[in-house]
Amino acid sequence: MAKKSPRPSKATSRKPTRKAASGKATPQTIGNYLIQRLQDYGLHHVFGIPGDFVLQFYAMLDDSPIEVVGMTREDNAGFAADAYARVHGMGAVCVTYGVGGLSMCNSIAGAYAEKSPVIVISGAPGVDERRSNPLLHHRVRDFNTLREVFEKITVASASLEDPLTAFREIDRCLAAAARYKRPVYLELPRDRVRTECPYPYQPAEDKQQSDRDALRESLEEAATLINNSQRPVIIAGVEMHRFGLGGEVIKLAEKTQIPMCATLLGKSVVSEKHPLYLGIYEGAMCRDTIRKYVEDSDCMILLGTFLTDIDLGIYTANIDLGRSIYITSESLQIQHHFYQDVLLSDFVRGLVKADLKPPHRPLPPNLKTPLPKFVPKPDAMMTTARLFARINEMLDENMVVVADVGDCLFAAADLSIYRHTEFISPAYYTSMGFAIPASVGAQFGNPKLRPIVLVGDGAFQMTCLELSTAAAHGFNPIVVVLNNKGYGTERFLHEGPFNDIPNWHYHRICDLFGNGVGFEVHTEGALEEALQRALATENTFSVLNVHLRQDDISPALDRLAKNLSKRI
Ligand SMILES: Cc1ncc(C[n+]2csc(CCOP(=O)(O)OP(=O)(O)O)c2C)c(N)n1
Ligand SMILES: [Mg+2]
Repeated sequence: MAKKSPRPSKATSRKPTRKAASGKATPQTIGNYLIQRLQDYGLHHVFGIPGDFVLQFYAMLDDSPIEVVGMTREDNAGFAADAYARVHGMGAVCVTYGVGGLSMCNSIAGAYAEKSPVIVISGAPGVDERRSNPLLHHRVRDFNTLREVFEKITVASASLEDPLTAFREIDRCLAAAARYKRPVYLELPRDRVRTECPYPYQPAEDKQQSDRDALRESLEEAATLINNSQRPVIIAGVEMHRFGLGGEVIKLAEKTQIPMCATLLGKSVVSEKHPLYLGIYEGAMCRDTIRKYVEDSDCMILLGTFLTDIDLGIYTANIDLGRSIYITSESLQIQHHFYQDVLLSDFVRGLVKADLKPPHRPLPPNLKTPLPKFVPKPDAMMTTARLFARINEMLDENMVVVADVGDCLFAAADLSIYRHTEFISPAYYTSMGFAIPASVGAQFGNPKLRPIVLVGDGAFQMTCLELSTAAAHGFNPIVVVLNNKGYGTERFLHEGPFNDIPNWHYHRICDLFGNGVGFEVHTEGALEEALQRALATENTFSVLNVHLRQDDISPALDRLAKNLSKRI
């Protein structure tokens, strides 16, 4: 199989900055200030596709230490930047006006919904070109349309038209992304890229503080509730990861010996191998022992958890907020009291330091019984349950699991993830097509992690071409396609011909790229061989086309089905 040598990455072979190369200070222009600030926030990569309205800025990026990663589509660039942000702290995309930005709305909406700080930079027609209101290509309605669209799906936005305000606007938007962990939108007219600041500008500092009295009082109430409870439990959500508080959750659990679980969106926020870790709590979708243990609690400590329908097992979960401590970056509720101006990090750190002495609550028996060793039955036809049992055994701490939407996501809930940041999925916004481009972003975000991509055949058809980018950079994701010949989860809700899709030779995508290794898997024996070979193939991607029966479902989906049928 033809193999392309990976392109050298700028992150590893940094070019000198223009300042260092020329020996004199670079003038502070809007374009280079933006690039400097992206670096201040730790960004080494920007994903996107160029166009004439953004070419000047692309040239400037190319001249900087930041590496521009070309993708096959803008929405994929959005998914990649989202995953990069989840792994690395913040991500960025840079696209051309209209056609580029509008293609990306879905992935940026997902980043908004799931709290992932992505900086969207769009080129735009020059301010001077707009004077006679010309019908320039890529224009939709007027020159504000694109920014107005993005206003709805970002936490802050600005058009960098005026050099008097542009520098402050860059700082405001980047600070908002860092603070709220949501995307922001910056539109850069092409004739402003090299516009200089009319005055010497210093970045403004964004200092956030809790209201001290509200913080003290809320911590007192929380401590009293925990100390008076008999059966407390911690439910850790996605924000513990986004705000870098996973370690604090573990400290809290270890200090108080309160057992902890995570939500599906927050999966892997704490190590799933920790002795106090129960598993994923998601109503009827999770194992019965976990469900009973959590729902029997008289004090749930919900940390950075969003109570979404998926995380609540399609609302089969039973959480009584009147007996809970429920904090996110947006609100704090303890029993029926709401507190304002209490920062998530201050509260969680305060809880770790508080005088907490809850009674000891033993973990449910048999929770940690190790699964029996997976022994392949060479001629047995593949099932989802057996596929995931095998994958679970293969996971190690150098891998990141990236799950798409569909049964692969439900099935993935039962996988054991080692550290935090090692499970990435769009578990709330649930946009199909996320996983493959996200795996590219994740590997740029942390090249030490090898992605295990779990994706349905339907979702694979949406964004599989992005494997070409993985190949171009010498990345080595192992892509497992759950080929159940159509939209399985939709079949499960409502069968119809609209759930059928063409059955591609997924493993032969490697022929198209002249790169990668493909495997067709019908049996457990074939799976074993394919996984061994994929693991040994370290310099390119692998695709496993795993044939499953059309009506085969994961144990998690089966649990949900049984529970829902009991209620109907
Ligand atoms: C972009 C997008 N379009 C449509 C849907 C609706 N949808 C949810 S699951 C699903 C089927 C997924 O099929 P596949 O990827 O093959 O996974 P499976 O359900 O078969 O496990 C569809 C169409 C969606 N979530 N996202
Ligand atoms: Mg399918």
